[in-house]
Amino acid sequence: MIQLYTWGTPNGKKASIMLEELGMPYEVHPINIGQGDQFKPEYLAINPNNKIPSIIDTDGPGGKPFTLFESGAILMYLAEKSGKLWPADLRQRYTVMQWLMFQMGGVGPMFGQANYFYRLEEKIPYAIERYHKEALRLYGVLEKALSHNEFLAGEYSIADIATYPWVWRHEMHHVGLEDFPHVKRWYDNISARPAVKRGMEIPKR
Ligand SMILES: N[C@@H](CCC(=O)N[C@@H](CS)C(=O)NCC(=O)O)C(=O)O
Repeated sequence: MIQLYTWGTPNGKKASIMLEELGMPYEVHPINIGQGDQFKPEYLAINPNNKIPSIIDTDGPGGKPFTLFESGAILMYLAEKSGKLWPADLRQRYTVMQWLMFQMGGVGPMFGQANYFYRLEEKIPYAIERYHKEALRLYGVLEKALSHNEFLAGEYSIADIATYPWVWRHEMHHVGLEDFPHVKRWYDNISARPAVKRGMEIPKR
């Protein structure tokens, strides 16, 4: 059984979408990051980086509990454990890895900064412009990739699951998907998946 520690943000939704796609049994432990639950000692024992998501696999490697944080690592672990959504062929596997790293190092941090500075009450035009411009550039990279592939690495994979919840926040970083028709087609296609719909509802409040 997977114990999932999460909250209703893009990084948290990656893990719940993945678990729903795999049909793997899991229990949800909401960590309210708005109220500071991530700083409580019992949570820091699971994730010393005070962020969601984290998992504990009670039936981890060797039949022993295994604790893991960082959403990208969680996706890879669950994909390895289930043998799904991450192809075995080396070329395909590392194409998925490439887009997963692109999400973890680019899309997540940059869209996140854009969201933050757009929401900040005291507006800082330089920061807004910097992160909005970088977000647009990243959407351009996604657009190009999706113009010749249905999904980021060809087949639906953990790379799409990692990227989707960040694109879900496009209005927050002031990007219109009508300007990126291939991203929009990909986004609508993933949004229609029943497992994605269920995963996006986690944690239920
Ligand atoms: N690189 C981490 C980032 C996780 C992250 O930034 N989580 C945010 C919510 S999306 C969080 O928990 N923030 C709480 C805080 O920073 O105190 C991952 O992908 O798991």
